[in-house]
Amino acid sequence: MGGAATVQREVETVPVRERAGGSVQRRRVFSGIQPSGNFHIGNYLGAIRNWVAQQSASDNVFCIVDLHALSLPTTREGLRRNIQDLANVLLAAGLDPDQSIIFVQSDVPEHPELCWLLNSVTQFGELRRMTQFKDKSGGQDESVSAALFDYPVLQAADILLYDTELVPVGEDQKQHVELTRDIAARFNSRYGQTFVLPEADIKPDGARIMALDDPTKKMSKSAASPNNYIALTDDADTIRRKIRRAVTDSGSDVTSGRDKPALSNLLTIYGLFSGESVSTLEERYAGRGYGAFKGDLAEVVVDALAPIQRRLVELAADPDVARRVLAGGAERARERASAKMEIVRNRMGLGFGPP
Ligand code: AQP
Repeated sequence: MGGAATVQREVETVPVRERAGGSVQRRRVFSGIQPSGNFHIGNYLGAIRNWVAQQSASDNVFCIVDLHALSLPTTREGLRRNIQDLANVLLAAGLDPDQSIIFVQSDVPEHPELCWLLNSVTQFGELRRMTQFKDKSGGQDESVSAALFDYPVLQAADILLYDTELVPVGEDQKQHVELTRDIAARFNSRYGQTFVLPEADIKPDGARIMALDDPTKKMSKSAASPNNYIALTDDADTIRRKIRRAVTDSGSDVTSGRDKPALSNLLTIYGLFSGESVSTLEERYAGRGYGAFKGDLAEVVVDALAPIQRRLVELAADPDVARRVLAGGAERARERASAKMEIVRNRMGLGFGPP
């Protein structure tokens, strides 16, 4: 059965750019994840495992976006716990502080500062069109926080602060990265070339892992039912139970296709965790029905998560490991962010600086 190591070998790596003279320049990569609890295999397969697989080939900044988490109601204790848990998840999944800057967003005040400045070049209509706002506000846009509405501008600030070229994300973030490009281009044309226009790095497989209890919706941390997702911390029996209960399509063939959204999703998860192709799996389970397939899928997921879970137990016993990583990461991120903000403030004519 496949494990996390197999998964990482399968992920295609970021192309590096060659400079004149043959030396290689690493592509600048930024991505963020909200500390909102219940980190699931969708976050892992769609984002985190790609960050890990590519980190040695790129110049990476990975951010625990606690300010974004404030867009929905939080508590002090809950947020603190989720930040610590997420830092442990990122380290357990294989992010390496020697290869990647890993830090907490609110430790670098340039993020909200740049967000405010970018608000001035963002149109209200652009934000109103964001599908994530529509989904998360659930039609209650009179009562949700203004932070939820402004979320994509803070995300643009996160990305643009680090001259990011590639943003490895799941499919749901594509629209936000496109908006980031529009905001950067508008700023550049108004104030002069300042920001790099980033590209979303969305892999063909795993970019949209669907909910186990409703394969028409994406797997989501904030889902009402825990049967929606497999958390990275779910124990073996919970994983087996959730997969046994996962919604299936009508019929009994283990095949992928438009008319088989549930099986397509389960096959994708199996393939990504085992390193096997969907067609190999379809052949193996031809005529064997859903029961045998689901039983094996559960064991594949249990085995793949086991090394991450073992590391999580060690990290939970020693919270200082994550604390040290985040403190070092914040220092390195602040250095880059403050240099960039000096340029931005100057371009915009802010403060009482040189004429
Ligand atoms: N179902 C998914 N399939 C593939 N990738 C996914 N991501 C999220 N859900 C899936 C990717 O995980 C990264 C971090 O996500 P986030 O913390 O920014 O949260 P989100 O995109 O709002 O999605 P969540 O985790 O399900 O949270 P809620 O429930 O709050 O919406 C991103 O790269 C995201 O694309």
